[in-house]
Amino acid sequence: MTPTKLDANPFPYEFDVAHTALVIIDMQRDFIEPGGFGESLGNDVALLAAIVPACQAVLQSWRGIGGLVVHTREAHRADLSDCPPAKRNRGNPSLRIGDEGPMGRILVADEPGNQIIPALAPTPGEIVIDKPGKGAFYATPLHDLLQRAGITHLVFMGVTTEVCVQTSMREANDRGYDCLLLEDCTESYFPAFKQSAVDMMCAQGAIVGWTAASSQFMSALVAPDAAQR
Ligand code: TIU
Repeated sequence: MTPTKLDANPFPYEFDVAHTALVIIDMQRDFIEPGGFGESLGNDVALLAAIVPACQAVLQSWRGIGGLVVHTREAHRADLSDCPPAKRNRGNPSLRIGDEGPMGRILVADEPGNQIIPALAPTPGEIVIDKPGKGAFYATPLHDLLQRAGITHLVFMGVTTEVCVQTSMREANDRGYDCLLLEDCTESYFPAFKQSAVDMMCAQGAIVGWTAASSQFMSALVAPDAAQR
C-alpha cells in the first residue's frame, strides 16, 4: 500500500491507515467538565472544551475509513491500590483522587466523571485503556495490543498537552512508534505550556514526533495523493 503523506512539522509525516491508530487521550468528564479532577486542581476547565468539535471531526473521518481507535482514561481502581500516595497526596487540591465529588469519586474507574464525554464516546470494537499514570503505556496492555494489531504509527489527540498527551507520546516514541500530534485537537489549562509542548515534540528533527493541523490530516485521509508534496 502506498503510504499517505501530509504536510507536518518539522517535515512531512508518512503513514498508512492499516498500521496506524488514532489515540485519544483522557477526553473524560474529569478534565473537561466542572466538578472533576481538573477543576479540583484549580484549573479553568472551559478552555479544554473548545477542542471537542475538531476532535469529533477527526474521529468521524478516521472511523469512516476503518482506522483503529484507542481511547484512554486516567482512572484508578476503587480501592486506590494503583494510586501511589505520592500522586494522591500531592499539592493542595479541593478534592483528592478517590474523594466524593459532584460527578462521583474523583478519577475512579466507572464513576460518572470518569466517562469519556458523550461527543467522543467509544463505539463497540474500539480499544479503551484505563491508565493509572499520566502515560498511556505505563501499567497498561496498550503496547501489546498495538503490536498484535501491527501498529507502527500513532496519531494523538486529547488532554492535557503537556501532561498526559506529552507523556504518552514520549512513551510511544521510546517504544518505536512514529507519532503525530494534531495541534488543534489537544489543549492545556495553560496555553503557553501547550505551545511549548508542541514546539519541543517536533524540535531537533522530530525528536519526539511530528505535529500538524487536523485539516492537513483530514485532507490526507480524503485525498492521499493531493496531500502529497
Ligand atoms: N492536570 C493536568 O493537566 N492533567 C492531568 O492531570 N491528566 C491529564 O493530562 N490527562
